Amino acid sequence: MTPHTQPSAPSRKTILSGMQPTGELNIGHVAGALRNWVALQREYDSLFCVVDQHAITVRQEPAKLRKRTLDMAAMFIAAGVDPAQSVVFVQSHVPEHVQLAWVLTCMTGMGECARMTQFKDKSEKHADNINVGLFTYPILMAADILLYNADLVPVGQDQKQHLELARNLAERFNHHYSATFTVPEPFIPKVGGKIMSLQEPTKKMSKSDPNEKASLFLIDTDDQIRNKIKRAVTDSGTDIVYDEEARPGVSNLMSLYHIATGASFADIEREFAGSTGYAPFKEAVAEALVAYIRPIRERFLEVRSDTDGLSAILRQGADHARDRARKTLRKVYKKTGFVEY
Ligand code: ATP
Ligand code: LTN
Repeated sequence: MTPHTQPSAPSRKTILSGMQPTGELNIGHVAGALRNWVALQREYDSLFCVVDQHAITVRQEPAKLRKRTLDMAAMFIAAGVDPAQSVVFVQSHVPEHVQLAWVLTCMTGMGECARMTQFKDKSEKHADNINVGLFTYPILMAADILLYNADLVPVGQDQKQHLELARNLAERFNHHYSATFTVPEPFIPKVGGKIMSLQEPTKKMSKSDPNEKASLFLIDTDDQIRNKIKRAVTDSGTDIVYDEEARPGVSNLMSLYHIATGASFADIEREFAGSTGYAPFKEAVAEALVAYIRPIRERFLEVRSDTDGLSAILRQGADHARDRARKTLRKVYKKTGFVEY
C-alpha cells in the first residue's frame, strides 16, 4: 500500500465524503457512496474521512470504536479507494474540524437543526441519550466539507438535507464576511442512492439495524449472501418489474443486481421475462452479489492485517488534511475577528 503522495491539485475540483464507524459496512454504503468515491477519485482531488467524532453522538464502547475506525479505513481501501490518489484520514486526527464547527455553530439557528429528519429519527431511537452533539451533528458535517472547499459530496439520498445546511452555512458565511467557502453540491446516485432493508423493503438498509438478515455486509461469506438473498422479502407478484412504490422488494433486488453487474432495469426485465416465480431471479442476484462482494472481503482481510501499513496511510492522510484545514481555519478565524498569534 502506498500512502498518498500527491500534492493538492488546485486545478482539479475537490470531493470529500465521510462515514461513521458505527458498525459493519453493507452493500448500501457501496451503492450510495463508496463506489462513487472510487469512480470519481481519478478525476477529482479526493478526501475520504472516517468520522469518529460523529459516531460518539450515539453511545459507543471505546474498544469497539477504535477497532471499527480501523476496519472502516481498511474497508474504504478494500472497496477501491486508492490511498496513492486519495487522502484517507480519521476526523479526530484533524482538530480543525471541531474548531470550524464551533464558528459555524454560532451561525446556525436552533430551528435549522431541529428540523433535521436524522435528528428526529435518532432522538426516537436513542430516547435515553438525546445529547447536544446529536442535535449539532450536521454542523460538524458542514465543517468537514467546507474546511476543504469541497465542490462535490458523494453521499446517499439520506444525506441530502444535511448537505443543504452545509450549502446554507457556506453562503451565510460568505455573505456575512466575504467569499471564503465553496458552496458544495451533493452527488447522489440515481440508482443505489437508497438501498432498502432485505427484510423490510420500505426501510433503509442501515448499519445500526439489529436484524442481521436485513443487511448484506461486505464481510459476509458467500453462503451468508446466498441465504440472505434467498430469504429477502419480496412482493406478492411473480414478474420482475421495477416499481419502487408497488414492488419495493423486487425493485430493491433489481437495484442490487444493477450495482453488481451494471445491467440496466430494462435489461433485467428482459432477462427474466416469463420466468416462473422469483427463484431464478433471486439466484442470479445472489451469485452476482457473491462475485461482487468476495474480492472486497478478501482485500479487506489483507489490508486490515497490515496494521503498520494502515496506520502509515492514516498518519499521512491526517498530515495532508491538516495542512489544508489549517489554512482554511486561519482565514476563518481572521475574518471572524479572532486575534492572530
Ligand atoms: P447509522 O445506521 O449508523 O446511522 P448508516 O448505515 O445510515 O449509519 P452512515 O455512516 O450514516 O450509515 O452512511 C455512510 C454513507 O452511506 C452516507 O453517504 C449514506 O448516505 C450512505 N448510505 C447509508 N446507508 C445507505 C443505503 N441503505 N443506501 C444507500 N446509501 C446509504
Ligand atoms: N453524516 C454522514 C457522514 C458524514 C459525511 C461528512 C458525509 C459526516 N461528515 C461529510 C459526507 C461529507 C452520514 O453518512 N451519516
